[in-house]
Amino acid sequence: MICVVSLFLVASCLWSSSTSTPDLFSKATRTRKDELDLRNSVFDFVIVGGGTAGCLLANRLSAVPEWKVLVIEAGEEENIDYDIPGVPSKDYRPILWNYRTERNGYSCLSRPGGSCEVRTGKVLGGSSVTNDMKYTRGTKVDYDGWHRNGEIGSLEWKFGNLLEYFKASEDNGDYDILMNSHYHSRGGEMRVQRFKYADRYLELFTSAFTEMGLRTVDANINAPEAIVNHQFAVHNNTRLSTNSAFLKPVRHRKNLSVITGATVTRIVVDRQEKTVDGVIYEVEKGKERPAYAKREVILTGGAINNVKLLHMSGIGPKAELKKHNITVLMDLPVGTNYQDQVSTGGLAFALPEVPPVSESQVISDFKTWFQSRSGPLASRGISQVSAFIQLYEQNNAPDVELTLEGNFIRSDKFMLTNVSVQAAEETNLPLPYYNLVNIIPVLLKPKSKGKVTLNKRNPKYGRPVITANLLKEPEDLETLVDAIDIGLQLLDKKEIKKAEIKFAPIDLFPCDRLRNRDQWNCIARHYTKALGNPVGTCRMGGNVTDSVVDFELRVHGIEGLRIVDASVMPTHVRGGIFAPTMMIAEKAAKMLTKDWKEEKGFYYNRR
Ligand SMILES: Cc1cc2nc3c(=O)[nH]c(=O)nc-3n(C[C@H](O)[C@H](O)[C@H](O)COP(=O)(O)OP(=O)(O)OC[C@H]3O[C@@H](n4cnc5c(N)ncnc54)[C@H](O)[C@@H]3O)c2cc1C
Ligand SMILES: *[C@@H]1O[C@H](CO)[C@@H](O)[C@H](O)[C@H]1NC(C)=O
Ligand SMILES: *[C@@H]1O[C@H](CO)[C@@H](O)[C@H](O)[C@H]1NC(C)=O
Ligand SMILES: *[C@@H]1O[C@H](CO)[C@@H](O)[C@H](O)[C@H]1NC(C)=O
Ligand SMILES: *[C@@H]1O[C@H](CO)[C@@H](O)[C@H](O)[C@H]1NC(C)=O
Ligand SMILES: CC(=O)N[C@H]1CO[C@H](CO)[C@@H](O)[C@@H]1O
Repeated sequence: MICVVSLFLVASCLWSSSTSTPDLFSKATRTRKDELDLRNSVFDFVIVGGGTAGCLLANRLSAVPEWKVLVIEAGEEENIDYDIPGVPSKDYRPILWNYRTERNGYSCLSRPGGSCEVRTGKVLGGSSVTNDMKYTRGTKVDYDGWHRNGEIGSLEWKFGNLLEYFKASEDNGDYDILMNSHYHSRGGEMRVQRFKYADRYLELFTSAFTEMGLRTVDANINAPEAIVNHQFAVHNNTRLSTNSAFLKPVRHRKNLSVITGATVTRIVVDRQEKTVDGVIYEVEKGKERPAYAKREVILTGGAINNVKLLHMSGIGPKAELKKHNITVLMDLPVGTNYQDQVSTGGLAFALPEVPPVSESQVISDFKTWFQSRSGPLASRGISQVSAFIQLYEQNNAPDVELTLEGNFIRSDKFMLTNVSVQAAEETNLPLPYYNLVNIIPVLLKPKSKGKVTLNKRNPKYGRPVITANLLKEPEDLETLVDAIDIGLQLLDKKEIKKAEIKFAPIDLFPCDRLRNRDQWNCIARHYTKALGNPVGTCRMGGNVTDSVVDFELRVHGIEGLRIVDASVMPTHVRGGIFAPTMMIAEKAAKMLTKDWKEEKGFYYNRR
């Protein structure tokens, strides 16, 4: 019963710091039910955020029978509608946090409010439910580049040491790729494979890229350039989020609890000992509940939400916290070093005379998917192919990725009217039906850095402020426009010409009067796109001045608190961050089990 005694201490210290709450947990007034609630709210590990990393980690930690694990997720359970591969990403808005970047006067200028949408998932499975499912790991130079002289711990994060963690969860379903067993593996929970369904434009664009001198290779073998016929996180042509891959299959475990629709609002830290006791979460606004962690609280809320939670808990830059009268517990650069990949709209090709798609055809294709997991909806249309391109000599790695996305513009006079950039982008039919191909050049390793801070008026419930600074560094704009140049070269390629694919008539106001490079500079500044792959706000590193966690992902200066998701990455990797985030969670699971396991093979308690 030591547990209950220490619990009571935790509870009283916890509630005394919150002035508005009565002594709900005072021993004198506690009922039998309170007592039970209290006992049920003690865990070994509390995982904050059931997202990409959180679901994987919950699986690994709850596999240890002696450990009781709680996952707290702000969003709700996942729904089958989000499992259909062909459904375009705008349909995911109901399960997003709906964040936007701050207006800055030099990027996202013609986007609503002069700011860019930052889409991250608010659902069990997190962004692995709302993302494009592409399985890319980035390149060796990205991970090796995290090493700095004197920081021995970073050597553990060199690419060669990470491959085992990428492979641990992988179940690769394409034999030609699996043959390369240095990089790939099978038997893990995360199935990845190519879609079988391919349309003729897929081949056509592939041949156009080939004409540019690129070769089709596996995205994940550190090639500086490649045409990639992507592998996706799908099983039986159904999205495989980290929730469905890692969490669902173990939900029956008695020692694993999952609470959805609950937002963690504060980390509770013992101020003298600088030790984490647990968290406070709210199912309804203002209705606080505690969850205690005997061993550790692990933040997996992603690069934006982690910042809010840490700042609210007194962990962050002193000057920032002062603005909100938050007592500083630990002065750390939480929220700085924000990096997102960036792109632009405006570059699109029109396909000639694509017959209109009837509603009954679409409905019938949905039926086919539901019945047999096949047909066009068991694909991502033209998005299945992309090209990684090295623009400059110095890097020996790709600088940009030219991704493609189809859209169907419903207009008889499509070729005669100017379509707004917004209309060209807002996919209104599933991805496999299109008469327009958006060429989306992605800057893979942006130089511009921003920050995340608390909402000024409503720090607790308001949206965090994302000062993304997209395209702030002139070099980023240069690279993006160089990528557009390459995209435009596609129009001269044999197969594209033969198919009569032309530059689409897009209304590029206010850039339409400009010419050449000036025009594209203008377009990129006006029609900027934030990829929604934020990293870096809780970066790992050797000391408190420039990092938040150490190389074992423990928050500097606070005991019992780790961060395990994309926010710990010091810089971006040249690809998506879905696979890298799973790798981080896998590596963290290994570190956690090692740290809490005594040599004799049993586990000890922190207190
Ligand atoms: C449109 C789009 C497409 C993408 N496509 C790809 C792709 O094809 N390939 C790729 O590699 N990458 C892609 N990405 C990026 C990638 O999927 C994500 O960045 C990555 O999965 C992030 O993982 P995470 O664990 O850091 O955060 P998330 O997966 O976002 O998880 C965080 C979770 O924590 C929850 N949470 C946050 N705060 C709290 C709190 N206080 N209390 C309780 N719960 C909380 C959230 O609701 C969420 O579920 C895409 C991103 C976007 C926006
Ligand atoms: C912080 O406290 C000062 C002094 O008590 C007060 O004037 C100020 O309004 C407070 N600021 C906020 C953001 O609460
Ligand atoms: C794929 O899903 C369909 C539809 O639910 C089902 O009938 C089929 O058995 C599944 N196939 C596999 C290999 O799981
Ligand atoms: C389309 O835009 C171009 C350039 O702004 C303009 O010259 C042309 O008149 C527009 N066409 C239509 C049909 O609006
Ligand atoms: C912290 O680490 C960075 C990067 O290694 C280094 O440049 C800086 O000097 C270090 N600061 C202190 C105070 O050690
Ligand atoms: C820590 C904890 O609650 N462990 C329990 C995990 O589940 C097994 C079997 O259901 C129990 O025996 C343990 O007590």
